[in-house]
Amino acid sequence: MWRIVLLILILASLSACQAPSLAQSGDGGPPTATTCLDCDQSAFALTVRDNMVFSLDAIAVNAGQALAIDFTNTSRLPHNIVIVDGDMAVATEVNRNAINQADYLPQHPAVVATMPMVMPNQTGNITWESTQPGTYVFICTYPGHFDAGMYGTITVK
Ligand code: CU1
Repeated sequence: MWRIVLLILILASLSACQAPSLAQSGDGGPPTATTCLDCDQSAFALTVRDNMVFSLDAIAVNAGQALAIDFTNTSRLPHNIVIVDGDMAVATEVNRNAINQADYLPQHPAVVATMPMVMPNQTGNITWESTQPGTYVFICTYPGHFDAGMYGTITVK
């Protein structure tokens, strides 16, 4: 009988060692971004992992519909969201402009909405409405984050 008990204890300790580490990572959100192009909603909740990926990297709203993004910083670094009227080349310009600005908030004519830096475990939000259908880009302007892949698109339908 004691052999069976010992075997159960050994198996239990082995399975505990093999538990997934995801729950311990503390960086929240899925490992890769997902899209929400046909979600038929105007309010989105975004998070970020320490791998510099927004939890959603493609969202869509209808023209004339107010977009609202609630951002929760689930990583260990500061982040923000800046919405750019332009393509990735313009977003690159905007990101470059941000490096010398207070709170890394760019002063650029293509910027249509900004969210101040959000510290780890804090929240922020941004709202914006466009009547012009097209594709816009949202980026994080904290130094190095855009280059690391922290951006996504907003399609106004
Ligand atoms: Cu960031």
